[in-house]
Order: sequence, then C-alpha cells, then structure tokens
Amino acid sequence: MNFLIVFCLIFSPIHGLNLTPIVNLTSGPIQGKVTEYESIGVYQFLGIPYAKPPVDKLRFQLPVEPDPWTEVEPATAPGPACLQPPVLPNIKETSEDCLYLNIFVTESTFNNSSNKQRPVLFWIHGGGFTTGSGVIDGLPIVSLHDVVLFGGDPNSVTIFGASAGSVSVSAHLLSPLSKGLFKRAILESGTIYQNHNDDTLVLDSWKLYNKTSCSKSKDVLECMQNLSATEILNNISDKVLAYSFKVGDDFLPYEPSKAFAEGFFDNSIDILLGVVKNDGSVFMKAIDPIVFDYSKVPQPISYQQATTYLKRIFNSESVDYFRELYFGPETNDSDFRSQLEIAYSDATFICPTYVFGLQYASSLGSQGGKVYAYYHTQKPKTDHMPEWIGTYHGADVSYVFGTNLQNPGNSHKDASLSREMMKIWTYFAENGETPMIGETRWKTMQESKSAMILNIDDWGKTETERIEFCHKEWPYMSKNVIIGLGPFPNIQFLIEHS
Ligand SMILES: *[C@@H]1O[C@H](CO)[C@@H](O)[C@H](O)[C@H]1NC(C)=O
Ligand SMILES: *[C@@H]1O[C@H](CO)[C@@H](O)[C@H](O)[C@H]1NC(C)=O
Ligand SMILES: *[C@@H]1O[C@H](CO)[C@@H](O)[C@H](O)[C@H]1NC(C)=O
Ligand SMILES: *[C@@H]1O[C@H](CO)[C@@H](O)[C@H](O)[C@H]1NC(C)=O
Ligand SMILES: *[C@@H]1O[C@H](CO)[C@@H](O)[C@H](O)[C@H]1NC(C)=O
Ligand SMILES: *[C@@H]1O[C@H](CO)[C@@H](O)[C@H](O)[C@H]1NC(C)=O
Ligand SMILES: CC(=O)N[C@H]1CO[C@H](CO)[C@@H](O)[C@@H]1O
Repeated sequence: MNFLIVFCLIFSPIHGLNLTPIVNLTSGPIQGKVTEYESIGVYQFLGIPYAKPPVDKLRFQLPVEPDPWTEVEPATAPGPACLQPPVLPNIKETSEDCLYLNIFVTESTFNNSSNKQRPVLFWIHGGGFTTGSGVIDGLPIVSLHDVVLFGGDPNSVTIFGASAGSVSVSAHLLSPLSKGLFKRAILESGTIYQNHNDDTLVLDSWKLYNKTSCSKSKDVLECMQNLSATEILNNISDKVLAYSFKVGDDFLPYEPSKAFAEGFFDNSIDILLGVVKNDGSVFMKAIDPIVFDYSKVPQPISYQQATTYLKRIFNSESVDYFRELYFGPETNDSDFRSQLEIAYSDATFICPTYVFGLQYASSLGSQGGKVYAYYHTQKPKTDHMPEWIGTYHGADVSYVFGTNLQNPGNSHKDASLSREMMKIWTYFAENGETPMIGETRWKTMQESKSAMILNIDDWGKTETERIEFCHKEWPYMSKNVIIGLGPFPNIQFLIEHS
C-alpha cells in the first residue's frame, strides 16, 4: 500500500493528475483525482466497483457484493460501459465487467468532517436498458451547487435518471427492496408505464437462444453462461434492442396499478418529473427508417400515410379513434407529420410519465410527498440535429449536468436554462420542493394538473393541456398502444421458464 501511495506521489505530476486523500470504503481503500471547475475544487472518484463483475456464473444472476480489497485502488478513470451494440459514438470501451460507480464531491465538503450533510444526487443512466453508460460529467452541477453525486448525507438521497434511467427510478419508487434508501426522486422522460410486451420478450429470447451455439444444449443457463458475451451480443445486434423489466420478483412484486391501488409503496417520497416536448421524435425511425431519417430533409406526409404509420403506434381496433383525435377529418389540412410525432411522443414517453406522476400524487393524500411536473420545451442549439427533431429525447440531460456550459458553440439561452435547471434540480434535492420560477410558484400535481414550462422565453409559464390530455386519454391509450421500448430478449425470463 505504501508503495502505491509513493508511486502516485512521484508519478502523478507527470500525468498532470493530482490525487485525493485515500478513502476507506467498506470494500477497501480508493484514491480519486482532484479537478477544478470555475475555481472550485472537485474530487472525483471514478470506476468504483459496486458489485462483483457479472461474468461467468454470475451472468444472468442478481448482483453480488464485490470481494474486499486491501491495496489502494486508483479511482481516477471510469470503468468500461456495459457491452452493447455500437450505437453511441461517445462510448469507446465496453465490457461485460461494467458495474462501476462514479462519485463527485467538492473539496470543501470532503474536507469538512462536520459537513457530511450535503444532499446526494444518485444518477441512473438511460439507453433503453441496452446502451449508454454511467459516465457523465458531474463537474458543473457538483461544483456550482455543492451536491454530492454519491457519498453525502444518507438521509437526503435523491435518485434521478433519464429515459430507461427514469423507468428504473419509477421501479425503485414502487419496490419494497428500495424502501427507505432514498428520500426524493427525479424522473426525466420515462416510467414503468411505458408499453412493453412480455410475450414478445419471451419469444425474442427464444429466437436469440436458437441462434446461438447453445440451441442444442440441455442446460440453458449453464450453456448461456459459458458463451462468450460477444457471441450473445452479435446474435442480437441485428435489430433495435431494448431490454425491459418484469413484474413478479422480489424487486417488483406488483403491477404498478396494483401497487398504487393497494398502497404498496413508500408514500413519503417527493417527486419531480417531466418530459421534453418532442420526446418521440428521434425514435420515429422505428416507424419508417426512410421517411423519418433525420439526415434527410423532412417531406410532408399525407393523411393516408399518416394513418398507416399510426397503425404502428396503436392497434387496429383503436386506430380510428386516435386518427380522429390526432389528425381530425381528412379535409383538415393539418401537418400530419407533426401530429404523428405528437401521437408517438404521447404514447411512448409523455403520457406514461405524466400519468405516473398524477397517480402517485393522487394516491399520496395530504400526508404524502409532493409531486412536481415540468415540461421542457426549449430546443437546444446543436449542429447535429435537424429542426424537426425539436426538443428531442435526452436533450434535458446536458442542461441538468451543465455540460451545455462547457460547449463553446453553446447559445446564451441554453447556458441560462442550464444554470436554472441545475438550480431547480439541486434545490429540489435539498428541500423536497421547487424554487420560485420567476414570479410563479410551482404548484404540485396534487394542487393542479399542470407542469412548469422549462424554456427561457416562457419563464414562469405553465402547461396544462398536455397533462389534461394524458389524464383523459391514458386509460384507453394504455390498452391500445402497441409500440414500446422495442422487443428485446429477456434471458432471465427464458431461463426461468425453460
Ligand atoms: C484507512 O485505513 C488505513 C488502514 O487501516 C488507515 O491507516 C487510515 O487511517 C484509514 N484512513 C481513513 C481516512 O480513515
Ligand atoms: C482540503 O484539505 C487539504 C488537505 O488538508 C488542503 O490542502 C486543501 O486546501 C483543503 N481544501 C479546501 C477547499 O478546504
Ligand atoms: C463545515 O460544515 C459545517 C456544517 O455544515 C459548517 O457549519 C461549517 O461552516 C463548515 N466549515 C467550513 C470550513 O466550511
Ligand atoms: C427455436 O427452435 C426450436 C427447435 O428448433 C423451435 O421449435 C422453436 O420454434 C424455435 N423458437 C423460436 C422462437 O424461434
Ligand atoms: C460449461 O463450461 C464448463 C467448463 O468449460 C464445462 O465443463 C461445461 O460442460 C459447460 N457446460 C455447458 C452446458 O456447455
Ligand atoms: C385541424 O388542424 C389544426 C392544426 O393542425 C388543429 O389544431 C385542429 O384541431 C384540426 N381540426 C380538427 C377538426 O381536428
Ligand atoms: C447473426 C450472428 O451474428 N450470428 C452469430 C451467432 O452466433 C454464432 C456462434 O454461435 C455465430 O457463428 C453467428 O455468426
């Protein structure tokens, strides 16, 4: 151990890396790196193993605590992202051994032993349960608001996530195993109400199994554990993928509707949740890869075409209803393409998110936590996204983490909104309430079916139409949506039922 410390002291200046003091975790000592943002020192502890690598006999199993270590582990670089099809350009290194955690804390909070009371923001990344990684830049939000992306006050933990990360957060809200671990939750575009089809999951799992060299094996689990991870990946990478969750285990014993009806959840959690205006736009390629290719100039679509596409979103029994609802009569000279995008966004992200919030709020009564909703409509200025994509899915994340601020091509408005959103998120994490937005008090969902608009040009204005719409349409819509997070093999389920 001494050797390692000396090694670091001698060599760190060469690499320009200043190291933090050693921290003793339950599993062993680690040492992170010292960084700085706007003259505020931030300690980063990156790539901390939080479970044993889920490989070999641990593949397809519940996570297991890591083996303790005694030598100081450097925690100066993030661990690899989980093995995934190469869809995200920013993800370089992937591995099946990917259960690592990154922690950010300001130097002054770290130093001050009497000040372990800073709120913790615990981030779960998105990516359809299939792609993405936990590597985010926590520097701006942590330095500017002195929150801890893990390792602060255990009684003030806010879990937050976007997309599939947000779906995970909603599952934790309803899980008996997570009860008491966190106090607040932020859900950005996604909940467990997103459509997923168990039958398709099972069928696709068998299809995958049949394609691998295990298809003749008697022992499904052992053979699948013996396979190389890349063989499994290669055999599923021929389509859009999305893992999903299943109800009925210890983590999630009940369907959300039952959990709500019976009150099987912790009702003291404060929630901030919302969507971005065009949450569905980037996924429309799933409806038609050519027409909705975002590298092409968008062409208007006819009423007939739009109706055909609507059948990909809603089942045939309901399509007349939704055509009337979203397009009006054929004689109406609507922008059917935009209307289709609204329908798609509603069905996939917007209504599942708002309805979850409304149900949570209405089942809490007056004693429960507070639920606040937002509607993010500011379209980020980016070079790589066409105009029609609008405020696209995931656009919120760079505002929340302040990564917008470091982007030299960034607009002034985006920087302003980013600063405001960091303020809102951290204020909420600290207080369980939202701050004033301009002159406007942010009403809870218990008080009003409305969401605060997040857009510098509409500061302090609220949105009610979308939420009212979702509230009214969801009972019928939820029964008839057929598009979801996409079919993806659920290997655990396959093994259990083999
Ligand atoms: C960590 O553990 C080592 C070895 O037991 C001990 O010498 C050191 O003081 C501990 N450091 C802290 C910060 O507790
Ligand atoms: C934190 O403590 C270290 C070591 O004692 C010291 O060098 C550093 O200046 C302190 N930083 C702050 C912000 O208090
Ligand atoms: C340390 O934390 C305590 C408790 O939050 C605070 O009162 C005190 O001012 C802090 N000290 C420094 C040097 O930041
Ligand atoms: C998998 O293969 C078995 C045996 O060849 C076949 O009966 C079954 O229909 C296949 N299942 C799928 C989902 O392809
Ligand atoms: C899995 O691998 C082990 C060790 O190589 C081997 O003994 C076992 O037979 C394999 N099991 C299956 C089902 O292929
Ligand atoms: C006709 O289209 C407009 C704009 O697209 C829309 O606001 C209106 O509701 C539609 N009318 C009907 C009857 O659906
Ligand atoms: C489509 C695909 O990549 N199939 C692969 C599945 O795995 C087998 C080995 O079991 C490979 O030979 C196939 O190329």
